Amino acid sequence: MKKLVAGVMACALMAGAAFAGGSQDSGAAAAPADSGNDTIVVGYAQVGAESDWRTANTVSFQTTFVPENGYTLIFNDAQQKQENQIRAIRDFIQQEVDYIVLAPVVETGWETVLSEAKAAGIPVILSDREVKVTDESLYVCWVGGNFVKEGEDAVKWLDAYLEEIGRGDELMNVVILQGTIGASAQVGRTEGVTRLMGEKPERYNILAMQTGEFTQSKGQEVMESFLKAYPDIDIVIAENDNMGFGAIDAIKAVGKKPGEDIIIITFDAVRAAFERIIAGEINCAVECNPLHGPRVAEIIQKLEAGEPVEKKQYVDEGVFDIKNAAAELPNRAY
Ligand code: GZL
Repeated sequence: MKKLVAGVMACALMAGAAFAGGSQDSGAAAAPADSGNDTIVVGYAQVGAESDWRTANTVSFQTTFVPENGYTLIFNDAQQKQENQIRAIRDFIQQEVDYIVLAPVVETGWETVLSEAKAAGIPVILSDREVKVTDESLYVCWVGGNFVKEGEDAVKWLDAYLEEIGRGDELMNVVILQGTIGASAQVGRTEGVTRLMGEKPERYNILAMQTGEFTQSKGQEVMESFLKAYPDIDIVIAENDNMGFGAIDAIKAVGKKPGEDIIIITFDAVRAAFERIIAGEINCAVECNPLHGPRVAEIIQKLEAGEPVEKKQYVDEGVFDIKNAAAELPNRAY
């Protein structure tokens, strides 16, 4: 463990203890900063708290990187602003943390600050979204979902579903609620969806796509504008569940039935999406597993032991609909 400013250590341990057992006598009560308590200090620059997925992702880190597991977590919520994440990384460098974990809100603009972390000798692990850098040595590895495959899986599911309901020969009008523009989850899902839909112009007519910033409120707002502009929408692709929930509210407000009059496809597959599938309001949710905490801890342990780690590490992901959602729901951890 590198030297830490005593105040930060005590504060971080307290935060860790607070998240650990919730009680001060959890055995992980914050040791005084100078106790020589030799934990691995991890600075975590999180995107924000914009969705159910993000909350589950944050909890996964806060329940993994706790003192009883040998860690001190210093957590920063950037409220979806890159400048806040860059500032947090610089703070972590100042505090001489042992590792930096970054969930980059967008893919570009990271060269300078990641070079500063490299110069300080602090390994950076990317979780969730990806970065575009010319020097790949600026980060050790990346853990996350295969966003392009998620988009492709959505269209493959749609192809089978349309055939199944006898609408395989119809031209379907599609609108896309995109995630934060420039986020690799948005870039990949949009690419996967539009490329496969583009291969079937006789089946899919993409009327419009616009960002809903991965939030429920913005997703509802954009869907309201789509419904005003296009009276004959057949399919909504929402690049996360929360924008799908907003779209469902907008569709109901104009007297249409989501999941029946308009087919709804979402990404993430959090618990609330399973409940909407079972209620018949979402037709398909493509999973993006947020439980990266244990995977990142495994990587850190390997690095501590001087073992090599894979540069790109995809998490396991499924596709859920009315046929498998009820059986799977009891197994859901988020
Ligand atoms: C995906 C993640 C996305 C989720 C959204 O890995 O980056 O960000 O799909 C979240 O819910 O806002």
